Amino acid sequence: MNSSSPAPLLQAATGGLGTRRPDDPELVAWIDDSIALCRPEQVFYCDGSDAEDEFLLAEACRLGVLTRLDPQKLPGCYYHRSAQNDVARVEQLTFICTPTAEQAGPTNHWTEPGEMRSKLRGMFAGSMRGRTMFVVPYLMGPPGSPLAKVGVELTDSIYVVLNMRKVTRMGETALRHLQQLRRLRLNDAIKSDFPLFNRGLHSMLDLDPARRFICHFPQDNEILSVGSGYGGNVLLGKKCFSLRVGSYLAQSQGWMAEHMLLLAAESPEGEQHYIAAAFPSACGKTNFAMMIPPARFAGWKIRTIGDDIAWMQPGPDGRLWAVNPESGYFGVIPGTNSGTNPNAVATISRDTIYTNVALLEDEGDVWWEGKDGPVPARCADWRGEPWTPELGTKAAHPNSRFTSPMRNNPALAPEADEARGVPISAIIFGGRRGDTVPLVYQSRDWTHGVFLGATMASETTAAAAGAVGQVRRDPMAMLPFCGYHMGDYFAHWLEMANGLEQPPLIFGVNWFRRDTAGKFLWPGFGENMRVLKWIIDRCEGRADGNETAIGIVPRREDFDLAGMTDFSEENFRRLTTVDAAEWNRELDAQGELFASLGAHLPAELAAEREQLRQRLLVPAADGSPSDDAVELLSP
Ligand code: SAT
Ligand code: MN
Repeated sequence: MNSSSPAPLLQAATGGLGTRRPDDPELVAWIDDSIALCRPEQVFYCDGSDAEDEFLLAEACRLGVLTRLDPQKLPGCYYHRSAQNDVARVEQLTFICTPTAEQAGPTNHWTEPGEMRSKLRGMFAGSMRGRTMFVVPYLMGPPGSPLAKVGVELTDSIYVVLNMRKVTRMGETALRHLQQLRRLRLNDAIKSDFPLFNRGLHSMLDLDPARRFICHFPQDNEILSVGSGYGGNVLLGKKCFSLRVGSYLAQSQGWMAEHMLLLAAESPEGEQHYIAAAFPSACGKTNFAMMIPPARFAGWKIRTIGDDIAWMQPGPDGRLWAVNPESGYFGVIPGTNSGTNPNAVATISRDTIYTNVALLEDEGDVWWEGKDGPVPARCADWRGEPWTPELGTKAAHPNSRFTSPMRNNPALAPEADEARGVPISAIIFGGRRGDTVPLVYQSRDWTHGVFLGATMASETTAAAAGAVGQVRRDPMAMLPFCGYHMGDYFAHWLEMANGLEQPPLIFGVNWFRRDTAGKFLWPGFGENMRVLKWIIDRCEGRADGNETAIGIVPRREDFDLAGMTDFSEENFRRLTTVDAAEWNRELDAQGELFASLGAHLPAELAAEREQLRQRLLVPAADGSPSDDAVELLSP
C-alpha cells in the first residue's frame, strides 16, 4: 500500500466521471502540452464531486495505494505508507528558479530557469506512460474572496488528488473562479500577461531521490515537481503555491503570504480578537489553533480559522485582514491525544487519510506514539515491519501526518469561509528554544516587531529531512518557504506598515524553554491560553509589562497563573527572564544571517540590531551585573 507500487490505471468510471474537460483556452492548451510531454495512458479531469471522491477512494484501495480502515471505528478513514526514502520535505532539492540568483537570495537554492526547465522536461518526457494523469483544479482562499487564487495541478499520484481534495477547494469551484478572472481580464479590468492560474506539474517518476526536484518559477506562476510522493513536496497548492510562489506574488501585489495559523478568540463578554501566529513546521501551530482553554478561562471560545498558512492584506479600514487559503489540515500526528489537542482527535476520527503512522492490521486501526489508550502489544510500523514495544523504535514516523477537511474540526470558526477574511489584532512569532527566549514578549512597534520575526530561530524538527534539534535562524518561520530574496522580504514587511493605520501588535513566544535539568518550564497546550490572554490584554491596553532590552515581558501581576498546579512562581520568573549573556550570544548568531543578506538587508533592521546591542550593555536597574538574569530596563 505505498506510492511506489506499480503506477496505477483506473477502471472505467460510470456517470461520465473524469471526462469533463475544462473550457478555459489557456488551461486546455497547457494541459494538452503536458499530455504530449508526459504521454499518460489515461487523463482524469477532477470535478471535486462526492461521487468522484468515492470512486477515487475505492480505486486507490484497489490499486494498493490506500487501505481502508474499520468504517465503524474510523468512518471514511484510510491508511497510506509513503516510500521509505520519501517522508518529509526536502529542502536540499527545493529550488527557486528566478531569472537571476540574486532574486532568489542566499537562503534559497537557485538554478537558472531555462537550464532547470530543460532538465526537468527531459524527466517528464514519457513519465506517465502506462499511468493516469489527474487534472486537479483548485482554489486557494474562500470563494469570492479578493485574495483567492486558482491553481491547477497535473499529477500521476492518486494520493495527491485525494489529499488535495481535503486541503483545498478542489474542482468546479476553482474552474468557476478562473472563469470570472478570465471575464474580468477580457473586460480589461486586469491588464497583464501573468498567467491567471498557477500551473503545477507533478510526476512521481520512480521515487528515486537522485531524480527528485521541487522547482518554483515564481515569475511564470509555475511549479514543477518530480520524484516525490510526499506532502509539502507534492501537494502543490500548499507550500509551493501558497507560500513560495505566493510570497513572490504578495510582494509584487502589496499583500502578504505567511506561514501562520489564524485563530479567533472570544472573551466571555463577547469581545473578538483574531490572531495570526508563525511557528516553524512541527512546532505546534495546529495545537495552538485548536486550543481548548483550561477551566480557569471558562466562557472563552477559541476557534480555528487556519493551522498553517495566512494570506493577508490591508483593508480599507487600515487594519490587516487575513484569510486561510486552505480548506483542510495536513498535521503532524505523533503526540496528538485528548490531553494535547481534543479538537484534533475529533477532527481525525473520520474522513481522514493517515500517512506513515503504525497500522493495527487486524483491527483496521492506526496507532502513533502519544495516542490515547494503551500501547499495542504488536502492530506493523510505518515501514510495514512487525513492531513490538520492546524494540524501542518509533512505530509511527516522527513526521507522520493526518489529512482532514477543516469542516471536521469542532472548533472551526465560521469566518474561515468568509470572503473578506478577518481583521488581525496581533501577530505572534514563535520558535522552539530550550533557552534564551522568554515565554512571551512584545515588540515596541512594527519595525521592532519585524526585527523580532526576522531574527527568530528554532530547533529543527522532523518536518524536513536532515538533523533534528539544531538551532537555526528561521525568519518569520519562512526560511524554507520564501520564494524570493529574504532581505527584500524583510523590506516588504516594513513597507506593509504604510498601508496600516492600525497595524497588529507583534509578539514573540517560546513554549519550549527548559530548566537546567532539561525539563520544560511551561506546560504548553491549553495553558497557552494564559499567554494569549496577556497578548489580548495588551491589545486592549489592559495589562502592563516590564520593559527589557528585547521588548516588553509580562509583569507577574498582569499574568494569570490561577489554578495552575505544579507551577511555581520561580518558574514564571525563569520563563520571563532576559539573560544578557544569552542574548549577547543570540545577537552574534543573528549577525550571520543578516550579513548574508548584504545590501538587501533593510537599514532599519541593522539599526534595530545595533540598538539591541546598546540596550544589552546597560546594566540591570537593580544594580546586578548585566550578565545576570534580570530585566535590563525596568520602568
Ligand atoms: O510538508 S508540509 O510542508 O506540507 C508541512 C510542513 O512542513 O509545514
Ligand atoms: Mn507548515
